[in-house]
Amino acid sequence: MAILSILEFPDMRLRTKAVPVDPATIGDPDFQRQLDDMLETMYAAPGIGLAASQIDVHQRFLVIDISEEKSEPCVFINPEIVDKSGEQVYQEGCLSVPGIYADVTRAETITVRHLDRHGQVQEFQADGLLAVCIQHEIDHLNGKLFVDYLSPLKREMVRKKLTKMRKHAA
Ligand code: GNR
Ligand code: NI
Repeated sequence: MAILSILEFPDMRLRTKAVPVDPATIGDPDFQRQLDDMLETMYAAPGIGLAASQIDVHQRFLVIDISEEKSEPCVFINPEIVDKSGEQVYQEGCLSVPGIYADVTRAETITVRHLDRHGQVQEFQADGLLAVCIQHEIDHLNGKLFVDYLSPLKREMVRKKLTKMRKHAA
């Protein structure tokens, strides 16, 4: 397995719209290895989710583990939100926008349809943090970041703060 490097805002590659995974390729060893590398990268970060877009792979898949013990790896391939209701506000962060946290309003409950890592269709309802995380990751696949929900002025402040942090780190 391998830890992959994560693209960071304002890298324009994060704005790429990902294309669907060909279901016939899910069983390929290269694809399965990529899923394991994504999980390893997410756990090492550490994070509770990671979309392929963040590792510069512009295909529609993502990994999530919101469990306390980091013992429930979930893989979502070609995910679709088929129903949503309600609203919740959650203070979000993102591995592609390190050190920045902001409140985002999203649906409280969603119904998600996707393929699992065996290529089987799954459909289930999620709410709370899992629903937040799935919506955040699907946004990545569409080239969208949580800072896009902030005002242009706040987003510009975030961009400047990250530039400054990188200069100090260099
Ligand atoms: O690790 C992560 N934590 C998080 C917290 C609140 C809302 C969303 C997230 S996802 C984030 C990992 C990440 O950037 N996934 O794209
Ligand atoms: Ni993110």
